Amino acid sequence: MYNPKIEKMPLEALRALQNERLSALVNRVYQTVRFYKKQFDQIGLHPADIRSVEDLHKIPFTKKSDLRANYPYQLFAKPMAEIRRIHASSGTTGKPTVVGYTQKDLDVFDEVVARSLYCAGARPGMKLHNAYGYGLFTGGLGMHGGATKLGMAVIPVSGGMTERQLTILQDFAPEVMCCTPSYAQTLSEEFAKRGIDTKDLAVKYAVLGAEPWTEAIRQQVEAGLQVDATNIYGLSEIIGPGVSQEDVEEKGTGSYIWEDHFFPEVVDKDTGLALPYGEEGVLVFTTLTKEAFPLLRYWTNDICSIYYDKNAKRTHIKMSPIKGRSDDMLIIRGVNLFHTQVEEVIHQIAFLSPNYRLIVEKKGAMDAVRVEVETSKEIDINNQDLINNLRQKIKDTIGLSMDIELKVPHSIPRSQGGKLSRILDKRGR
Ligand code: DLL
Repeated sequence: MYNPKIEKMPLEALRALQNERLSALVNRVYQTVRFYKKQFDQIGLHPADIRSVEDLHKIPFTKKSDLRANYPYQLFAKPMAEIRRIHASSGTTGKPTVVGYTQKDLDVFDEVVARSLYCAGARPGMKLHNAYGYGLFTGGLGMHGGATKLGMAVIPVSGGMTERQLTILQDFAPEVMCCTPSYAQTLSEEFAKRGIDTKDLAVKYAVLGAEPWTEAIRQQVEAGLQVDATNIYGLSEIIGPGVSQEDVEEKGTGSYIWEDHFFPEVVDKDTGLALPYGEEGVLVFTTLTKEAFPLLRYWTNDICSIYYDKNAKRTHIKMSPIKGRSDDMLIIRGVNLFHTQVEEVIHQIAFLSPNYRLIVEKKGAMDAVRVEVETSKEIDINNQDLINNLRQKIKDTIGLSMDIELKVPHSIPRSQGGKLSRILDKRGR
């Protein structure tokens, strides 16, 4: 464990620490961020009303639209002279979301990423092949800082230029790699295409995140690259990668949220009311220690559940894998659909690979989804049994009828280095 004192802190002590940090945070943002002062004053809320995390529900949510309305710097709680770095997340519409860090924020960023890397299997003295993009995206520099702090040698490859990635993975012998899960799929396939046996590579651990993924992709990547692959989650608004991380010895049981810094809630997406542990809803974070860009109850739009795992090594709360973003959720003939649900069904059927995409189109007045999915090479793409099997399983588990189109291997677009969109919406709104 990178920081056992914190990572194994008894829950009572952790709660006391969170409460103390929350009070200080609320006072700070009330005094320094006009947006929060106005929000509190409007509903007659006073910082003194927030004494513990139990009081959080009194505070309104902060949403992406609030960040846009305060573009670029109005939510910063520190003067520019104290800001040491600025990142931005592109988003699909409109202006990017701009976030800032003081030196202390960068130290926290390094700390949570160092904890995460350790949790994933990395150790001081190992080398990290860092294939997250460097730049305004938080992935590259975020992992870089944490790996340096842990005592690793960082190879700052950044995303893309796949041929070069393959060479570096072979020649520089990194023990750990990190990139998006879809890019790990690409790398694994490119090794296979060239007949390179990944058993001969030094790489043992892959730290994958920045987009939703399921066990289907884990199995493909682990077999293809001969690594242990774990999930890292995060978002620029909260800090970047390292908000939560799965332990390599606890795969499939969820990711630890570093809750001494990021207090999580899961709320109902329609009512905003808190949901009990284990129930799925929208993940909301309060940044307990952030100085430059503190957020109260930030509505991430990400759908998951949170819960304490009694059998876990650490005391911190865990989150389930993200099912999708509520703003990316498709509503097809009244049924809510995330692409990860289709990915899970594909995983249950032999001879199908988790290289797929969903095409959404109009069929008359109705919206319809077509699943394009690649088969393994020995299978004919006109295999009706396979098509019927997938169609029926999707109908049974998701409740929607979808058209199925089997594709030959390598015919569906791959990640070129970053996040991959698995939905092609042809409805033309
Ligand atoms: O994606 C930060 C990051 C970099 C995380 C590298 C992990 C590794 P943004 O570009 O601001 O930041 O995008 C954040 O990506 O709200 C989720 O919707 C999604 N996301 C991030 N990690 C995961 C994950 C980075 N492990 C948005 N599983 C978030 C599912 C993820 N979705």
